[in-house]
Amino acid sequence: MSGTVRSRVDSGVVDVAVVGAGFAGLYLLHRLRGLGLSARCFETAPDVGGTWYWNRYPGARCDVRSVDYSYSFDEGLQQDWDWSERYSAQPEVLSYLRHVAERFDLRRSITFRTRIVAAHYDEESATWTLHGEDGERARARFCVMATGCLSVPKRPEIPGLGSFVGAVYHSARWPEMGVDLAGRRVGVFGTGASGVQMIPLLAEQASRLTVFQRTPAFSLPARNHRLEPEELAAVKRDYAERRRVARTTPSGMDLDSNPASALEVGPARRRAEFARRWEIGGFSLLGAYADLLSDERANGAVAEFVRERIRETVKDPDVAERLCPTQYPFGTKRPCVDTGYYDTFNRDNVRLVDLRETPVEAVTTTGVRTTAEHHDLDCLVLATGFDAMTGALGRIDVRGRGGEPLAARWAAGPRTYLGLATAGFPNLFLITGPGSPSVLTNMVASIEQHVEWTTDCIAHVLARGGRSVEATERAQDEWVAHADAVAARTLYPRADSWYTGANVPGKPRRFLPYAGGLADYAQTCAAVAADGYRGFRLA
Ligand code: FAD
Ligand code: N01
Repeated sequence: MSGTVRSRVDSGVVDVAVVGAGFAGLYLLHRLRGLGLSARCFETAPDVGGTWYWNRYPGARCDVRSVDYSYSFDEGLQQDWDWSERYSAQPEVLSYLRHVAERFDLRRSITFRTRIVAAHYDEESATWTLHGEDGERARARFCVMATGCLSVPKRPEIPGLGSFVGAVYHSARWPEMGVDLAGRRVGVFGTGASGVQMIPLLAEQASRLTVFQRTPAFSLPARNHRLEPEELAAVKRDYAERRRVARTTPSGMDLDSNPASALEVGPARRRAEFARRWEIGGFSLLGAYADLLSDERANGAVAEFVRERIRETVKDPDVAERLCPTQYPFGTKRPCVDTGYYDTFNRDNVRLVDLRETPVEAVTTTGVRTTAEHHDLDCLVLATGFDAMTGALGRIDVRGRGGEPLAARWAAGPRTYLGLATAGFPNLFLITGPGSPSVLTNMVASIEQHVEWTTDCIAHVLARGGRSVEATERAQDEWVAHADAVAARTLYPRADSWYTGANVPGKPRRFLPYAGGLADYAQTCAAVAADGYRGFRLA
């Protein structure tokens, strides 16, 4: 932090308005306060937590180890908090974020149950005015959108969905009181990370579970376990070093990445390395070789290794084959991390329906009709994902210089400088926005980097008595071209995924995150700041 700055504001105008009270919004509030700035946060939900407030479906848990998927900014916090599992479940992550809010006394700066529907910039006063859905109004010199990459649930476009008489639940709007599925015939759409986490638990509860699969996922075993006191103590003894190492990696977590090519070694050695990492579990497999996400042959080898594990686990060879992903390269959608997913298909009460073979015709009042048959159901579960990365921002009427709408500027897809700011919108910052490493990483690491950079930038502008900071068109064009070129060197754009907007009809196709890795990206951001905020116009 660059010290406390004194702000000079009109009464009623805060220094910074923050939208969203998840991991990003909470840290923003804390850091802004530390800089002596006034801040107000607005949150649709009645509580803090963001992702971890909304996603309460059975089996929801993190896919980055909890000791890494947590804030590093406060040594006392990371020493005091005890994670109970390698990958903690949703209630524990939510408790952690509630603890953070209490510990740093953040709630008093948050207005809950307030959805921001508009944010307009006034050039004359160099302020943003935010409008809440219920008429709430706030003015601020800076506006930071901490609205989340995966905060707008996406329902599928299936004819008749509204006519189903049973209950319909979306994974990201699961009822707080839980759902009793005992004795019920449940149908689930979606076999991404949410589906893969919940399916084993739905199968245990429901009398019958029908899984409607459109595209199979690559899922890796979590090997989740309780963290024993000695294991936790060992992490805590060396926490600072662990965090330092994580910051030197592309993913914001230490995957013990091997810098060698998968093609430098023979098939037997390669398989042994894949098998070793499969036993470790989680994302470890991604670190096996440096070119898994850039070379088709290297990728083919690891993809086949995972398919072999699926065939080995699932007893019915036809079901196993349907569960084997072949349509896109391994890792080009965020791999799932599961507990007992493939085994679940060996249960008598679970049936896999391959929608590529027998597409859905309609949801009826009593179930789902495919081209082959009608499935009678009592309850439908939608694990169908999100309008990711731009969805939350796109639902706010954001207007910048000259009243120009962000929606118009981004009609052909989002354009940002460093994923942090966008030309034409002074004093507006995005946390983990499109064009930043964001969802390709341990997101808490990315969030901390963005929050620290953004708050330092705001402090810098205020300390020099400035009014505004804005990305230049030129810097933005160069960054977009660079981000596109980096993505084109990888296999990522080959998958139809939410990374590219492919899951939302009509959304412009563009690979949204920055594929250059968090460590190099953070260095670029630091160099931009050190160079007097190169590529930004300061006034
Ligand atoms: P969010 O947590 O999404 O918070 C954004 C908040 O903004 C929300 O509370 C929302 O209500 C609010 N908001 C949005 N629009 C408005 C508006 N207009 N007005 C007011 N409020 C608004 N990432 C990982 O790296 N590792 C993991 O293990 C991991 N697990 C995940 C598990 C699930 C089930 C999901 C869905 C995502 C997971 N992610 C994971 C990604 C996760 O979203 C991020 O790690 C992180 O929680 C994002 O924090 P955030 O504060 O940026 O956004
Ligand atoms: O969503 P998804 P998600 N008919 O978009 C299917 C994070 N996360 O909520 O691939 C039938 O990945 C769709 O099929 P297809 C993580 O970053 C992490 O699961 O489009 N099916 C797909 O199978 C993750 O990547 C965790 O063909 C339809 C599924 O729905 C991100 O959030 C847990 C359909 C959507 O998968 C999103 O994950 C949860 C239709 N009409 C989330 N429409 C952790 O493990 C969609 N689908 C930490």
